[in-house]
Amino acid sequence: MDDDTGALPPKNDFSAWYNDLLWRAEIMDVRYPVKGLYVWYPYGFAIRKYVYQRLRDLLDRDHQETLFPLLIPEQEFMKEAEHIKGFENEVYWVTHGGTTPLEVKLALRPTSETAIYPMYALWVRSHADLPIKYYQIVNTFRYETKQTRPLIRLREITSFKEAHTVHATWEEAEQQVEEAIALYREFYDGLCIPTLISKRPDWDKFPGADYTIAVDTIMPNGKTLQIGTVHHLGDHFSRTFNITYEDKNGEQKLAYQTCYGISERSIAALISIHGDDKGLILPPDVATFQAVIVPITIGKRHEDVMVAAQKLKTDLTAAGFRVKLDTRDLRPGAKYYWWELRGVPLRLELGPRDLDAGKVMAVKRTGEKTSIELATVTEGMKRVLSEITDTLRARAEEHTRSHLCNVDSMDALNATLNEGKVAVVHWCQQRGCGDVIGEKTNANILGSDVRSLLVPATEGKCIACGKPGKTTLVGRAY
Ligand code: 5CA
Ligand code: ZN
Repeated sequence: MDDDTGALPPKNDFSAWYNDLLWRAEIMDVRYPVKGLYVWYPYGFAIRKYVYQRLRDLLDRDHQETLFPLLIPEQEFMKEAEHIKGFENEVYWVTHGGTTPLEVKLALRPTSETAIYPMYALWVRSHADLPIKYYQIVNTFRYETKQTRPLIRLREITSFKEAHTVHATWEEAEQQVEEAIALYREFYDGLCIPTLISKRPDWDKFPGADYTIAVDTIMPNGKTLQIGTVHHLGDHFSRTFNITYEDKNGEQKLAYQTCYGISERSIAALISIHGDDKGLILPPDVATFQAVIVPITIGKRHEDVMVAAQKLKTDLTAAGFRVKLDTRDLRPGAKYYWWELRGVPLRLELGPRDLDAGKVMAVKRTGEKTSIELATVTEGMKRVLSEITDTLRARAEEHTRSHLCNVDSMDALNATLNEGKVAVVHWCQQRGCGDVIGEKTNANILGSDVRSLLVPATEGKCIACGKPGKTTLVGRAY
């Protein structure tokens, strides 16, 4: 860290707050000398570990983890026309082995369809092999031209979870899309991150997909962040890569596919949505440390308190909590500040009087103080941590609710977006009107068919042309 002095900017100065917090709380170091590439500090990497463990646990219910090579030969990469068009400006190429030019250029995967599907063509033989549901968690490379930002828009995405499935029919693939949406919903609900799930306009779908369902969230400044996507690939790739299977009647059939991905944007959202003016606030389920014990040792009771604090740590660790005992030679106030900045959800203050009363003072990072009986400390911890989770979830939901606004005219749309809100409009689904909306407001149509209780489908007129339209989200996106 270069500068430990000065204060964190207030959260309402969001982008200053975000950039500052990343190094102050030791999540990412942005000083790596390649644009768009960043370094995980161990503290940030531990958050990633717990977040991704949850993602793995959800996937492992009915997916299998795999690992494919980073390099993709040019011929494979160039096979699917729409896919190439979508990615050709973003691909890094490996052209040399040492000083020798390579006979076949190799792409650094921007995503792995063209690495995985040639192998799927070999692996899928019969209907009995289907469905296939594999995923990998890898780094991918995209030469992004929009402004790069740590955890949000990277040129090396370090934590790309991509799932790739194969099915016998289009309908089964569609069913898988629904399952993936449910899985992402559960994942984000576990992180207390509200989601707006909608169908992207046709021109904004993944290159090579039949349709794309996107998961967005509203960041503190009102901008939306796409934190996951689920794509129905139809038979676009199975035609190209010849992924066929023999059905029950002995006929060769084309397979149908889906893919869906999540990146470290999930962690950008986690940090941004829950943090406050003092720093990070981590939901207990994914916190590096769920509680920090700060011994308050004034005068001659020093030994007693230290022994009790050590015992408390041992007991809580044995009960499965992630606990830090801070024995550094610092004033308690300095320790409070340190751990508040780093988002530890609960602080346990243990002093001589608490000890005599058989209690420990529990200060929630979300605000209130309470005390926990040492005799039943495990139950007490569980209760208080789950209260913190509930508070974070309620605050985040309130933020989303208060940043959605129904709008039925172009003027009102602009005003709403300028206030840092996401607009709920009606749109006729025509590209022309989509372009008008985009040009007049410098915003994006996020999607229609919104799956959120906060955004019920209603009847209304297209905000651009007045014809009947569907309920649609419009926002300024990262
Ligand atoms: N093959 C498909 C599904 S895995 C795919 O690549 N989809 S994607 O392009 O939409 O990417 C999946 C998710 O990764 C996006 O929804 C977004 O949340 C995240 N993502 C995409 N590009 C970046 C980037 N440059 N930096 C960080 N995250 C990104
Ligand atoms: Zn219209």
